[in-house]
Amino acid sequence: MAQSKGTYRFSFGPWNIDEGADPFGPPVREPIAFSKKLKEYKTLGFDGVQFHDDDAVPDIDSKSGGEILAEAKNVKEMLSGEGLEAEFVAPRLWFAPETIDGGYTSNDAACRQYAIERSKACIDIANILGTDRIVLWLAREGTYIRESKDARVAVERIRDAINAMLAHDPKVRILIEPKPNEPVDSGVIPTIGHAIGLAYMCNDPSRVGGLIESAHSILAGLDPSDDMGYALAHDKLWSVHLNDQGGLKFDQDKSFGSYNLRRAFNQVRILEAYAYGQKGEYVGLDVKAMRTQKLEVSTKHLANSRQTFLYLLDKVTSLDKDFEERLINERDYEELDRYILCHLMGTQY
Ligand code: GLO
Ligand code: MG
Repeated sequence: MAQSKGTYRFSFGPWNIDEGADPFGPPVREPIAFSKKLKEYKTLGFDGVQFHDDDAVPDIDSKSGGEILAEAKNVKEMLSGEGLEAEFVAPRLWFAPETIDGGYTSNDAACRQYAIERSKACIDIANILGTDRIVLWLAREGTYIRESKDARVAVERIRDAINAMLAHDPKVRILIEPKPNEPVDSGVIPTIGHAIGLAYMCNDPSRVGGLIESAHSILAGLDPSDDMGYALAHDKLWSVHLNDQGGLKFDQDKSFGSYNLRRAFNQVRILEAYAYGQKGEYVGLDVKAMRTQKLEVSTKHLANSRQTFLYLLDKVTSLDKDFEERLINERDYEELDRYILCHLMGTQY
């Protein structure tokens, strides 16, 4: 089904506007208050806000259940005031002392319980913000050395935690965001294949799906558009984090298309081919400003990534489909390769 430009809705998280700190150096830009960030969304062309639980309720661990819900209500009002929607809430299970060795897979039973309780609070926040989507980026659910955890038990523990979340709220949907490494050496759920396998182990597989981040697929040595196809075949592509990544390095979160335009084109192509967005899915952009950017130009990566998506959408919809099909039928993939490259470069074919 062909979509028309403009039907896509875009989202990002407040962490995508940051102060430029990296593991080797301190912040280089003044912080921007959350309320001020919210004001940027519409200007930059975005409608959806992605949240960590503690983006919505800072210092969440020091607050009572009642305080958490009251603050979440306040955030919901701020969103409505700006005409914005919450896309998802993600429990940030990688900051607290209890999650040093992971959340759901920690070797300490009390810490595992902390992770589950925090995830339930996250669901309660999501309900108030008006979204049924919970994203699990399983940051520390893995190992630095293989012998420190039992790989089978780790998967079962994540399954049990997801089952506890599904039981906590009969409408909640869980979106697993797989990543093969960083901050841990080896993640328990490194790819979308693992995530979807895990979904089928849960008590209600129809409420467990995936979020694919381009950079995470690339870090796993995979092609993001192929990963998207795999999730689409299971009807489980419920969100994306588009960005770019220069091969097997640290997770770069570069602007969409910045490294490899053809790879970005193929992501837009498959999303467009299968009417992504028509069931309310957002095009999320998990991108990071370069540390060299000055404060006043530190949101360009967001607007640019969205613009690149829309330009590539033009390239997707203006492709001569009959010609493409003819070349495929003739098995002349050399010619198809040349046609695609000329089309992307805008040169005479
Ligand atoms: C890091 C992840 C991270 C998540 C975010 C939402 O590699 O991409 O940014 O997407 O915390 O859970
Ligand atoms: Mg991400």
